[in-house]
Amino acid sequence: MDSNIVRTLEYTAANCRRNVLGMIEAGHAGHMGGALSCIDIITVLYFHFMKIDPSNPKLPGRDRFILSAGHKCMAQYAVLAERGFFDKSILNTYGSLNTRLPGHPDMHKLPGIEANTGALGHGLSIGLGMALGLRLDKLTSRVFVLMGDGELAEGSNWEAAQAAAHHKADNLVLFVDCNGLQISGKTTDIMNTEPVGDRFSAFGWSVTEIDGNCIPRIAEVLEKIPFTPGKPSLIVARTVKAKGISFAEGGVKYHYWKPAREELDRAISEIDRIIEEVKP
Ligand SMILES: Cc1ncc(C[n+]2csc(CCOP(=O)(O)OP(=O)(O)O)c2C)c(N)n1
Ligand SMILES: [Mg+2]
Repeated sequence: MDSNIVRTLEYTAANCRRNVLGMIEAGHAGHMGGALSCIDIITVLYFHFMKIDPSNPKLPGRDRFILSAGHKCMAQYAVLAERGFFDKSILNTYGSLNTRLPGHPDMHKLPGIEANTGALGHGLSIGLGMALGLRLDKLTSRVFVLMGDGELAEGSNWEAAQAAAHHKADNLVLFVDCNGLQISGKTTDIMNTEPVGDRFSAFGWSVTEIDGNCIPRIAEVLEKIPFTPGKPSLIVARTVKAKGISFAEGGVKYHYWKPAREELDRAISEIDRIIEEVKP
């Protein structure tokens, strides 16, 4: 992949991380850990891969993105604002009454949000319904769903996984943000969903595993979808929770973060340094 494109995407992802910290500053708290593990994936989708038009968010032929793990929504808000779906000043309303950026995304409040999520375990079913609808309409659009590894504990996911394979929904692509943690501990301790890839393979999906914080790997793997014609595609994305903030990376207590001012300042200076390092 062209190194200039990689660098520009890394710069964009770093700016999106900075947007997340800006929302936490405005709202004083938020689901930081999971937002920062998946933000590289959402950046590559919106800035490099998906067929979308920020000035026409309801374009019928657009690709769809559904954030099944709705609590990671600061990542989506950060990327949508950076991509021009809405004015960046709206990010400063995070955490305030009547904000258009609630703690879980609301499609009636913000352009670019395709579904209301937050109750875990529904995004894959919604995405499959959209994928089948697009096929009926003879559109070539793809549906991208992102969920958490802890979210896989929800049984509804497996019903959707089975139905997607049965209906040969090869316009459906699932990312599982495998950061190894959920709200209260390691996913392997609380509800083991490993080996994620083998389980989906057994359900009839085509599976690839990548480093989900590596921008070129994310971009490269997307070029190959559908991995197998006639099968839905799964990308097992191995990520780090709170990626980018050294003292928080991989720490379970940063799932929902209400930082002290000094802690937030330290995080901001770390991300600002990354922005300078990767500036194209
Ligand atoms: C149906 C449902 N049950 C419980 C929750 C509470 N909850 C919010 S985030 C979370 C952990 C999810 O873990 P994971 O999918 O791994 O996301 P990560 O913490 O890594 O961002 C839980 C249990 C919820 N939002 N919905
Ligand atoms: Mg997780």
